[in-house]
Amino acid sequence: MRTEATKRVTHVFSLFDANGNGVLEADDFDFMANNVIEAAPDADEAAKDAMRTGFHQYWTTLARELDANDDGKISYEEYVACVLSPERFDSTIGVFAEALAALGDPDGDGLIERPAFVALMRAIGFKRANIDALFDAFDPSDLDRIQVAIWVAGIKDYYAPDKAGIPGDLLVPGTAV
Ligand SMILES: [Ca+2]
Ligand SMILES: [Ca+2]
Repeated sequence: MRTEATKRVTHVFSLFDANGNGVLEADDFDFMANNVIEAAPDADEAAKDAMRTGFHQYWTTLARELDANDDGKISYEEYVACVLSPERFDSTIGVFAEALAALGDPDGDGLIERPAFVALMRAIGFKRANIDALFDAFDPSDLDRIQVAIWVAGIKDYYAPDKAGIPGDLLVPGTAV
């Protein structure tokens, strides 16, 4: 387990805990899903449904793996242990990553313009400077677009316990610019 990996998912926990009560609940994921979908007004209904499914599976995987006392709440320690265990979380984060990246590509050409990327990432709660640093690290084209496949891979890497020095580290506060 790399320190960088823990910092990455610790930051996501703080963003997903939208109501700030220190635990994750189903409501946090509904809230986040709605925010993210609203940030992609050009996406079609199928893509929006896939994103809802992605957030729902993210939550149900946590609940199934962790919520032994069935109180509907996931603590920080439980969360980190689950999402940084590839055998528990790989397939879930794959579904999530594909859905999020697809929302950013409503015309389906496999490319994402910076404004679409920024809108989605701001909806999750990341800061603009960190988002721009990440986009730049994804090697945008002359037209300031990145490939969907690179973003999908970047999201999966973000949850990889053994990876450090990756573009995703730029999303952690204090690392950008
Ligand atoms: Ca919460
Ligand atoms: Ca596109």
